[in-house]
Amino acid sequence: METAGKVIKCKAAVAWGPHKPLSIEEIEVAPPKAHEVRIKIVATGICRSDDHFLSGAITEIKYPVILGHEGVGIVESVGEGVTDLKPGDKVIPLFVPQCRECRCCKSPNSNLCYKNDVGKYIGLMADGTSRFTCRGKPVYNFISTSTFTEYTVVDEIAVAKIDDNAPLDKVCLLGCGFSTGYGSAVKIAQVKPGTTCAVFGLGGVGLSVVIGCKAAGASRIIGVDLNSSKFAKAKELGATECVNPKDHNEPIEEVLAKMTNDGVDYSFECIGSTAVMVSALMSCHFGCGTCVIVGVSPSSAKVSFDPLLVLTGRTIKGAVFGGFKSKDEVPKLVSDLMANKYSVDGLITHRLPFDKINEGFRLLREGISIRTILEF
Ligand code: COD
Ligand code: ZN
Repeated sequence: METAGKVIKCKAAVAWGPHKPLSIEEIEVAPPKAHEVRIKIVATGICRSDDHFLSGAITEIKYPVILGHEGVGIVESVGEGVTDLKPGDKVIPLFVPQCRECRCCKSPNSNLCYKNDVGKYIGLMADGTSRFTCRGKPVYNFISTSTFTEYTVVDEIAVAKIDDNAPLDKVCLLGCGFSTGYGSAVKIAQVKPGTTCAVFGLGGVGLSVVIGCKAAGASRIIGVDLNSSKFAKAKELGATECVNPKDHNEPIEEVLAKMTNDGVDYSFECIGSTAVMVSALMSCHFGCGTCVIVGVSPSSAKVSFDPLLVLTGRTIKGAVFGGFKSKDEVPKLVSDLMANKYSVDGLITHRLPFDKINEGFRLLREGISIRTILEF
């Protein structure tokens, strides 16, 4: 491509600090160095985790930064040494990379590559520098991805090539929300046919857990949310019942225990609230229940619970990105979508041009949208 090797000037949504709207700016994107890939982003979803940083709930991040981690795009150029990607390839950036060399990557039981930036928030490429500048200042990247920009640069371990015919206006959701929820059900909990599940939080991630529980053959899927306007969509996607804790005087775990002969087989926390994490743990059966923590809680939050809760036989576990080994498994998730093994259509409630990104955040904060997809 004629832009290869050159600095590209393009549009991006820059976060200059917490509690401020994103600012649409012209930025410069440097060419990819060795083992890096420059991508033209085609579509990106707005995820609650992006808002955790903008709203100041997670404080470790450095500014200015280009947020966004649920995107899809087309390779513009590749740096030296990149052998598995070429210009024109359709790709999904990966906020959990897969280096295939570290202890996690070599273990069949982990997907949390040592080279991930989730929780560390260093915000730089593997070589310790940035490819973005704006108004003469370097701009940090966000969890190995940065998709709120027309062009981004990622390390080759943080990008997966997907099918040439993949529907790009949908598969961006596989970069975070869908895969995180779906994998939490099918891969982390390993929901079995005929079982009972409770899903706390019916946002994009929780609804994807519902889709996963249904695909796994659960016979009861109970949605739990403080916002009853989420229930219709949850039922459309597979929830068999929905409960609003506000409609009950007793704690939600007692309501669920009564409904399910002493507790559900699997509970999922998809909110990021430490109080709900304990409720979710108490809601699963004392002898054979499993609780999966999916939500990301605010910085420095701690959970405390009675150890008897697990001593009697409950299991508590968690995973990022649904436990999927990103570079290996995202292409398969895309193929499964194309083969109609599942659908993400129900998660997409809004589409907006990229410039309307702040409107997209408003829809998420006000509980109006599940996923807004921004198109460039
Ligand atoms: N009880 C019941 N429901 C509640 C409560 C409560 N106390 N509080 C909020 N809710 C409901 C809200 O009404 C809403 O419907 C839902 O919970 C949350 O949905 P959203 O739309 O705000 O959030 P999602 O589904 O987009 O985001 C999911 C998480 C909140 C889990 C968020 O932490 C996340 O995106 N996690 C992704 C996991 C990850 O690994 N991210 C890494 C990047 S940092
Ligand atoms: Zn690794």
